[in-house]
Amino acid sequence: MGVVNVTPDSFSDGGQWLGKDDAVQHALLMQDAGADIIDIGGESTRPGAQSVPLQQELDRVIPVIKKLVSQLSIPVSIDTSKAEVMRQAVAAGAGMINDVNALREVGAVEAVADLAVPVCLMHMLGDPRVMQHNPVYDDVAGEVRDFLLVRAQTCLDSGVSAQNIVLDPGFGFGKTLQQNIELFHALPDLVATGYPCLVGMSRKTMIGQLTGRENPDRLLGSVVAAVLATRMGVAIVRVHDVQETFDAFKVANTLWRA
Ligand code: PT1
Repeated sequence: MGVVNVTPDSFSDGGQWLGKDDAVQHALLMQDAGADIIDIGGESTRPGAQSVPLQQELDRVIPVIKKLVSQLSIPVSIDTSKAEVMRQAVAAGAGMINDVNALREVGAVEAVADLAVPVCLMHMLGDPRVMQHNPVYDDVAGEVRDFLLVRAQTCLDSGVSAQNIVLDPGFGFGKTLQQNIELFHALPDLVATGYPCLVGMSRKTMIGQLTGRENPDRLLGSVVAAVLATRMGVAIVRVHDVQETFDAFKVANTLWRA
């Protein structure tokens, strides 16, 4: 899954892909480089980010989705927590919903049930403004898995098809480095739920903490994390650097035999 941000404040490529044509060009390059899904978001969710009003989010993403859908052969995913953005994005041609809030906003579960598209349910403790202010868990991996299974059950109860549910532990969303590491080690337990798993670690603080590097020098660390996650059974990795990540997959998946 390749990331296209249309936010002026995105943490890793802020302002770089703001224009509609630039966003489409970038997405085409990611498709050529091996991406299977393009994820577009109009509201930054990095630590400290402010929320965006509905109309502004719609103005940012809907024209880009229309253009992307007309030019790409791979599906477009909409990264949003707002039910109305989900509905308008799918009407504009988006084929997947990626919600860092796991459909906890009013109307979101109903929207996904109506739209009948795949949905990624992600775990987050708190909200982006405050999530890194001293997150506390007794058992981070168990709590994240239990939360995701409860959200998945809520979806099933509302008529979402089991085949359309993807789970994401939410690296960096209300987690310390130690908690992110524990979550990573427990990925096999999340995979064992039977739902496909998605992870996003690309260019995040946890990679910075492990390498001592700022962006854009977190590329190598991010690629290694993506390779390890897929070796642990994760189905989808959300990344900024598709070409580099795909090269690593080609080598790792050919040479590794457990
Ligand atoms: C993610 C994700 C996402 N991450 C899914 N969607 C972001 N499904 C946006 C940091 O610690 O992991 N999964 N959509 C980006 N959010 C963050 C969070 C960016 C933390 C940076 C950090 O630096």
